[in-house]
Parts: sequence; C-alpha cells; structure tokens
Amino acid sequence: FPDKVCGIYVTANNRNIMLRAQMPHIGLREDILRQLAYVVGKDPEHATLYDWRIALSHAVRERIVDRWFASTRRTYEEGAKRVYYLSMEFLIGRLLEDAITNLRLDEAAELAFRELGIDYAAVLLDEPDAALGNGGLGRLAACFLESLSTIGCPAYGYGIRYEHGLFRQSFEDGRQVEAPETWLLQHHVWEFERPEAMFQIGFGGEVREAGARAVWEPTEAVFAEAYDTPIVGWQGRWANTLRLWSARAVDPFDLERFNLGDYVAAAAPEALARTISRVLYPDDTTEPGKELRLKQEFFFTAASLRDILRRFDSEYDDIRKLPAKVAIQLNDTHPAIAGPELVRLLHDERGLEFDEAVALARGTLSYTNHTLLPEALEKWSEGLMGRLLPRHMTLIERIDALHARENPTRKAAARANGQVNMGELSFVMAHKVNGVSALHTELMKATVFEDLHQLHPDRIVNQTNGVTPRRWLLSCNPRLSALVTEAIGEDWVDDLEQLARLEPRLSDAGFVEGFAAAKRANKVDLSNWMAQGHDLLVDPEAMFDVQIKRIHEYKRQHLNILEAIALWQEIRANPDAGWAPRVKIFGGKAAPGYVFAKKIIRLINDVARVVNADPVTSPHLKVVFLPNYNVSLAERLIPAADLSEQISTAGKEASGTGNMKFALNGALTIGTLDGANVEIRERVGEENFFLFGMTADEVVNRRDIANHAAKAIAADTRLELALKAIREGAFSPKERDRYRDITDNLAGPDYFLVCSDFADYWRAQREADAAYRDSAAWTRKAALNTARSGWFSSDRTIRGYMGEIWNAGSLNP
Ligand code: T68
Repeated sequence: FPDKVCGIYVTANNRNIMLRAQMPHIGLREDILRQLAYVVGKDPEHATLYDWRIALSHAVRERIVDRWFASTRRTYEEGAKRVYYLSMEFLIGRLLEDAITNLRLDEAAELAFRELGIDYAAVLLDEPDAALGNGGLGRLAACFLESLSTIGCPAYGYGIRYEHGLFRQSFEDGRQVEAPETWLLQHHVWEFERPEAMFQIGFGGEVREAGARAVWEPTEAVFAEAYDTPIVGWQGRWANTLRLWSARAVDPFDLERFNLGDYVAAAAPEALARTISRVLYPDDTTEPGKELRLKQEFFFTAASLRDILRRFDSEYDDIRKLPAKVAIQLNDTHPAIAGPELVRLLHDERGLEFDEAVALARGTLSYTNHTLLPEALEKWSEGLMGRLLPRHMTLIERIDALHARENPTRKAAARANGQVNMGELSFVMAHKVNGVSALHTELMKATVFEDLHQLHPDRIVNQTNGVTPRRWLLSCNPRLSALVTEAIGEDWVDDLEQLARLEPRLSDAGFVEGFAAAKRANKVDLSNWMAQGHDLLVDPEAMFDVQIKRIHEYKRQHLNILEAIALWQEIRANPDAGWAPRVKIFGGKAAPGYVFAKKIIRLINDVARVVNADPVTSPHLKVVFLPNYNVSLAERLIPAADLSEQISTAGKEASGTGNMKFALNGALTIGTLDGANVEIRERVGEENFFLFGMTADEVVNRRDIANHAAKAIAADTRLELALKAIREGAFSPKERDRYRDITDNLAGPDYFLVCSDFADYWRAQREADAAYRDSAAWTRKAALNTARSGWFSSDRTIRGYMGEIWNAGSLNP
C-alpha cells in the first residue's frame, strides 16, 4: 500500500520513539491546519472545539481513503468472495478515536494538538455517538465490521441511516425521560454520499401473471440513497465499507399543490418517504407491530440486495456463481425478507426456475439468531404482509410448499395461523443458522428450532460472540494496554490469545503492581468524572460494582437493587462489621413503552437517593445510576470496574458481550450460568468467577413449583425485609405504593425467578466482599481474567464465520 503514515509505526519497544514520532505529527498538524482553513473555513484564532474536531477528522479521513480504494481494487483483482452483513442496527459509537487508533496516529495527534495549544482529549469527546442500535445486537455488528477490516476479509455492512438514533435518556424525579437524539445535526465527516447508488423500492400494489412469470406492480415507491462510511482495520492494512440507506421521495415536491397555496400538502410526499429512515425503533425485545417497521426492513434489505446483484453483475455473467462469490449474513430476522426477495429477483426478474432460485438463495444466505424470548421472535400478520408485499406473501407460501416436498415429515411452516414466522422463514432459506454462545445454540436446537433441527441436523452451528480488542482494550484502557504491551509486546492487538503470555508474569511483583495501579488510576478518573459531571462523590478505594445494559426483566437489574437494599439494611443494623466498601453503578435505557423496566429505573434512582443520604451506611455503600448509557460511557466505565454484574435468568441471555469486555479489562464476574458467561467461567477459571443461581434446566423446573416466589421469600428474612421496605414506601415516602407492580410481581408470578435466586446471589456477593478485602489476591484474579480472555476477540468469531458459514478468505498481506 502507498503508506503516507508509515513513519509512525512506533512500537513500545522502539527506542527511537520520539525521533520517529516527530515527523508524522508535523505532517498531521499541517494537514489539520489546512483542513481547518480550506474545508471548515476557520482561522485557528477563532476555531471552536467543533471546528478542530472536523478538521482533525478530515485529516484522518484523508489517510483512510487510499487504503480504502486499494482494498476495493484488490478485491476486484482477486475475484474474491464478498461478505455482506445485513443488519437493522450498527451501534458504532464515536469513529474518530477508532480511526486514529487503527491508523496508529494517537501519539502524532496528541503531539500536534499540544503544539497547537488545544485540548486533544476534549476534541475527541466532542464527537457525538452514532447510536444506530439498541444494544448488544447492534454493537456486535459494529465489532464485526472492525474485525472484518482487521482480518482483511472483503465485506460490506448494510443498514439504515437513521436520522435519529437511540433516544437520549435523562431522569426527572428518578423517572426516565426520552428526548430525540440528533447525531446528524452536526456535519457527519465520515460518510460519503453516493447519489449514483440509488434504487427505487416499492410497496403494496398488485401481482400480475405474465405467462409463467409474475410481475409485481407496487403502488407506492421511495428511493433508497446510499451513504458510505469507510471502516479501517488495525494498522490501516484494509478498509471495508458500511453502506447505510436513506429514504427519499420519488416525486419530492407537489408543485400543483404548492401553487394552490397548500404548502404542507406540497411537502407531504417527501416527509412521508423520509419517515422510513427517520428513527431507530427503540425496542430491544418486543415486536412493535408497526407497518413502518416492516417497511424499514424491506426497504434496506431490498436496496442492499439490488446493490449486491448490481456489483455481482459487473464482475460475473453467470448468476449460478452467486453462492461462490457472495455470502449474505442476516443479523437476526430483521432482514429475513431477503429470502423471498432474492427468490423474486432470481425467479421473477431473471427467469430462473423457482426451485433453482431457492437453492441459489439458500446457498448465499445464512442467519444468526440472537434471542429465544418468545415475545422477541418476529411474526407478521399475513394481512399486513400481503398488503405491503403481495408477491412475497405468495413466494413464502411456495417456499413452504417446496420445503414440505423436500421434507415430508415437516411439522411447522413459515406461514401458519395467519402469521408469517420470520425465524422459520430464515431457517429454511439459509444454509447455516447460528447461535451466539454454546448454551444458546444448544437451547436453539432443543426449543424454538427443534423440528427444523431434526430435519437439518447440520444447519445449526455455534459462533460464540466476541468484541474488538482495539476499541475494548487498546483504545478505552490505555493504561492497561501499555502495561500489556510492555510485558508481551504488541502482537496481542490483533492476536488476542497472546494475552495468555501474561500468566507467567503474575509471579512478577512489578507487573502485578502495575496492573493494580492501572485499575486504580482508571477508578480515580471515573470518580473525578462522576464528581464533576454528576455531583457524585465516591471513594475510588471502594469496589466498583457495575451493571450496564438495556433494562429488562430477564437481565434482572431488580435483583441487583434488592441486594443493595438488603445490604443497606444489614449495614445499618451492624455498621461496625468491617464492610467492604462498594459503589453500585447502573447504566441502561428502557424501551419507552416498557412500563415495568421504567419502574425498575425509578426504583434504583429512589433507592440511590435514600441510601446515599444515609450517614450511617454512606462510607460503605453508594448507589449510582448514570444517565444516557451509550458506547462512550461504556468505554469510560468498563476499564474502571472491579465487579461485572451478569445476572440474567439462566437460559434467557443469548450471549452477552459486555460480560467479555469486563473480563478483558480485569473485572471479576458475578453471574449465572447463562449465555457466554458459561464460556467465560470455563476460561478464566471457576475460582476467578462468582457463580450463583439456578441453571437453565433448574429454572424450568422451578417454575413448576407452586408459589415458588412466596416460598423463597418465606425462607429468607433479608429478602422479606428488602421487599417490605419497598412496599412500605421507604424509598417513595410520598407515594408508598409506587412500586406495587414490582413487589406484587416478585411475590407472585416472578417469572424471572428473582426471589428464587436471591439467597444464592447474596452469598456470592459476600464472597466477592471477602475476596476484595484481600487486595493482592483480588488483583491476581483480575489479571487472570485479562490473561485468559483472549478467546473472546471478535477476530476469532469472524474467522469462525468465514470458515464455517461464509467460506470466505482474507486478502490481508
Ligand atoms: C442481544 N440481542 C442479546 N437484540 O440479548 C445478547 N432485538 O445476549 C447478545 O449478546 C447480543 O444480542 C449479540 O448477540 C439484542 O441486542 C436487539 O437489540 C433487538 C433489536 C430489535 C429487535 C429485537
């Protein structure tokens, strides 16, 4: 590659570090000033932080573009197979620091800004998060994009360019308040508009039979317009593209109406079309049941498929090569309409026989399942689907019939009981279906896809999730990464299993002290930030106990807060018992319509207010709920955490990825045998993990016991007293029954078995306390978590997909 920045390939071992860093920072500084003047149009004298950030971003972007072109050229030259990752969500967060890290420009940028007299850290923080996702599923897609580029696998991410990402959360009187998020109000430096890549996407209308073929004549249409963001991998060796679709009207403006003075109606077509890419559905489990959601799904899936076939046609003239040259991954069922749509394109538009069209589509498509929760499995009514996508409805019926012919013993069908089951449809249209952790994959085989698995025993495979070590260690935790690099060199950055080489260093007192010092300094940083930004005073010596994730009953934030209440009561009763000080930190958003989850947020805030004001317990216990949890806040919290809360009801969390980020950064997990916790515990060692709770099997059996919650409460005074305090209004004195729905639920159905797991959770928490008191032993456990987390890199996951699902290779030099 032409390598403008080769001068800054600086390693920690490099003795000439300063010398070699001199050159690039001068070049970068000049570029920043040039961009500031000629792109931003500002004199340095009057430039704001925003201006500096835009100038720096352009200077960095320039350094990506050549590599990006080179990657594309190489893919064409080699005739390489391309991977297409279709996802409704890409939770990419900030991009500037990511690009700087991967291009290894961090030292140069820091020096350049020091010379310019500008606060570099503040420039980075000025960037808004691109929150085009709800949680784990969207963040996984972002980690995968980065790993695909690091590995050098030719790939595209395809999604929607939402004008408004996930809502901004604040608290009023402890209650969650949602405000629209406006990341696109400021100039978004990273994207390139592609007006030439525009497709017309239709909805509704009629299907006309024309001889042996059917012709779909939609009545409604919008344009999908492409915006490209380059995603650069580690060391800038490769760059792939994230292509996001924006909706716009085919006839944007009704001049006749305008001339009649009806200005609102004149602009209506444009407004209506744009709603399709207006907002991300703020929902991580429940099906919103909205026509607009189905429109969004078809909109981006259809545009992506058209684009994929256009690119394929530019290189190959035989459509039968499609499965050999193209792999399309469906990130959950949101793009599941890709099955029938691809069949439609091949059969109706290109004239292939129906059976062959299905076979080609199946050879090309594969599907990842991210949840077994029944309420989150997508189903569309035949009425809606038939109205919006009449041709697809017929094709789904034919796909079912074909599958039944191929498999006479088949029981279920995608189309059943007046509904289209998108999981079934994805399964029958994919050559591989994967779960996201070992346990989840086994449960998929035994539950939702039991019948289909019997028919196709080789189709379901496991690819346990992973996280990118560039963002989730190197860049978010510079202290720990410097220590690691000093100990084992820097190869770990794209070969995370190298972290195992840290283990022998645990007998080296200097290394262990360095590890403890890094964690402590990260905690001091976080304490200062909480003091300044949130007026919260916490002691960095205390254990930082963190639960950050979407608020959901199955994730059981209410189990955590119940334990906090019980602990508070016990400390009050016995303040001098030598308590290990703790700060319980929460972060996470609840879907705006999810009333119970919002109640949990309010309860945590109410408990925090009471507990933090109690002079007796205050030295030992603090409770903090940080508002507006997002990727950037995670990057701040994870490096400072001691204890990672992964306490979902066993069998409900498909994998989790936060759990991996914490372990990698040297936090110990307190958790159930759920999702990837199982594999984390296997790797870090059971003595370095606080296990509690029922297994997935025990959970199922427990639900059969009559009054299981009442029995658990009767058997545990602590739990009983904690619930009593909530019920009697200890945390909501002005409205004593504010939390009636929570306490009634817990004492009654308690589907997620909070009460049944409470006693064992309490026991594990006290074990964690005891372990924390022995700080040398704790540091050793923490360091072992880091050293043994190498397997949880998304590079490993992507290599698994490449080998087992996509049959795709790497073009990295
Ligand atoms: C998460 N799923 C899983 N869904 O809950 C988590 N759902 O265990 C897993 O680690 C992660 O996926 C990655 O595999 C989600 O995040 C959603 O966000 C979602 C969004 C829309 C509709 C349904």
